[in-house]
Order: sequence, then structure tokens, then C-alpha cells
Amino acid sequence: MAGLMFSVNESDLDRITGAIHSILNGGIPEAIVLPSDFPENELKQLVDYVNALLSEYRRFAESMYAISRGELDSELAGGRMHVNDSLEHLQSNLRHVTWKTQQIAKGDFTQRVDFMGEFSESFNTMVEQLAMSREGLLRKNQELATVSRTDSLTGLLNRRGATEIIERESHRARRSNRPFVILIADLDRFKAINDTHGHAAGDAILVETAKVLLAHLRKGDVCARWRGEEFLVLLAEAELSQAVVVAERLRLAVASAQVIHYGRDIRFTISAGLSAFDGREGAEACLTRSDKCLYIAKESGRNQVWYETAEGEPVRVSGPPAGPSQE
Ligand code: GH3
Ligand code: MG
Ligand code: MG
Repeated sequence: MAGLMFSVNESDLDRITGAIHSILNGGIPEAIVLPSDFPENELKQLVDYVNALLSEYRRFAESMYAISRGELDSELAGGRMHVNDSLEHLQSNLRHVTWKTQQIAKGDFTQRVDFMGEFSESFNTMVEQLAMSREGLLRKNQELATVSRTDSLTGLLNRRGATEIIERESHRARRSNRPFVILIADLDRFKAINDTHGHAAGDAILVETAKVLLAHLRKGDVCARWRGEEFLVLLAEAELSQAVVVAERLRLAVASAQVIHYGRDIRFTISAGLSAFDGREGAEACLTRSDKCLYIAKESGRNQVWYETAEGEPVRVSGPPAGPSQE
């Protein structure tokens, strides 16, 4: 260094070059310490600058390490160098992305990132894909839930779906003191129909019966395929006296329906039993009573409706005989 007014002590120069060397090699060196009686000269000033630079560098490195460890909420070491601003900016961006990710985890798929260049694009594509997959899954789940509660032949609720609704209605009826009635209807001599006209004809009759029952029920009522050739109807918010009228209407409607199968006009009838849900017992008891009435209807000649009175007495619903006799 031409023009310096002092002689350079070789070991001091070594310390300065050693410190700069170790920064370049990835270490954070201690400050360079000169003897206390070191004269105020340009070398001393240079060492002070190098020490100031070391201290800035140490702060920068600490902030850098903190970010690389993912410490997004920790206060950065700060410092005078511009790069520290960039680090703070990076930390704040990462914090923002973290917040957005948390919102997405909570189900908000409208979140997008537009402040991190190429990363933003990938992030946004990922969120869009996630949203689409989730939508697809939800739709599939919905479809599966419907399928698992639907009878594939008639399109009515199946036994599982009906059981869930009976449970739900039982709770509601208990809470609100609103009664409902359960009717079980069974196609008469269905085995013989199958034997005579074939299984496909039997299927067509099941479909037609479902259609007829549905057509004669109110919106709030529930019609399900309970088992084989048996249907369950839940007459919502109905008194037994009203339900009995509906049941007789259903029987007559089925008896006047027809299925034309390969040119043959097939007629069919149902027998039915019904009883009112009594909030003091479970729905099972109501089902058993309706079943018992159905059994009596069958035993008494079929194509008829029986119900159980509040006193536990089975009574036949009077009405004109309809359709072909089953006896
Ligand atoms: P009942 O008047 O006493 O009810 O006599 P039934 O012949 O109707 O009763 P049974 O229990 O002896 O026979 C029921 C028949 O229903 C037998 C079974 O093959 C038929 N079945 C049940 N499910 C289906 C179905 O999905 N399709 C068809 N075609 N037949 C069915
Ligand atoms: Mg039957
Ligand atoms: Mg049966």
C-alpha cells in the first residue's frame, strides 16, 4: 500500500487477511483485536472497518440461520446492510404463505399467492388441483351415500335408508309430540306371479308398485323397499285415523294397476298392516305391530289392510274389495 505513513506489522496484517479469508470460507470470525496501545493510524481504521463489517455479517448470518430453521415469527437480528431488508421481506412472505396454507387446510380454497414468482404459480396450481380433487371426492361421497341408501330396482329408499329415517323421525316425534304411522305392505302371492310370468315380470311389478305407492303419498311421507316384495311407508305427522284412509287408498291403487309383460296383462294386489308410533317405546315396537297386522291381513285372505288400535286391538279397514281375489 503505497503512501501509508506507518510500517505494517506482519502479524496484524495476517490477522486481517485471516479474518477475511475465514468469511470467504464460511466461518464467522471473531473481531480482530489490536493491542490497546496500537497507534491511531490508517491500519487501525481499516481494522475498525473490518470489525464493523464482521459484526454486520454476523447479524446477517444469524437472521439467515433463523429463516433457514423456519423461525418465521422470531425477530431478525437486523443490521445496516440492505440484504437484511431482503431477509425481512422473505420472512414476511413466508409468514404470509404459511397463513394462506393454514386457511387452505381449514377448507378455504380461494387462497392464492401472487408475490413469490415461480413458487406462486406452482402453489396456485396445487391449490386449484386440491380444490378440484376435494370437489370430486365430495361429489363421489354424496353419490355413494345416495347409492348405499337406494334400492337399485325401484329407485326407492332401501332398508338402510328407511331405518335411518325411522330413527330420525322417532326422535323428532318424541321431541315435538307429532305422531307418525308405519305401514308395511307386501305383494300377495308374489312367488306364484314369478313362477307363472317369470322373474322379469316380477321385477316390473315391483317397479310399478313402487310408482303407484309414491304417486299416492304426500311429499313428507317416505316409501322404501323394506325387503324382497315388501314395502315400508312412513306416514309423517299423521294420526292413525288418517293413515288408515291413505292405506286403503294405496291398496285400491295397487289393485287397479297393471303390468303388461310380453302382451300379458298382469294384475296384482298388496296386503298391509299399520300402527302408530308410540313415543314411549322404540320404533322397533311400532314395526313389530305393523308386521303383526300384515300377518293377520295375509291370514285373513290378502288384499286387505289391518291396523292396530291404541288399545292394541287388530282391526280390518273396511272398504270395497278391489282387484282380483287372491283366494
Ligand atoms: P304372500 O302372499 O304370503 O306374501 O306370498 P308370497 O308368494 O308373496 O310370499 P313368499 O315369501 O312365499 O315369496 C316371496 C317371493 O318374492 C319370493 C321371491 O323370489 C320374490 N322376490 C323377492 N324379491 C324379488 C325381486 O327383487 N324380484 C322378483 N322378481 N321377485 C322377488
Ligand atoms: Mg308376498
Ligand atoms: Mg314377503
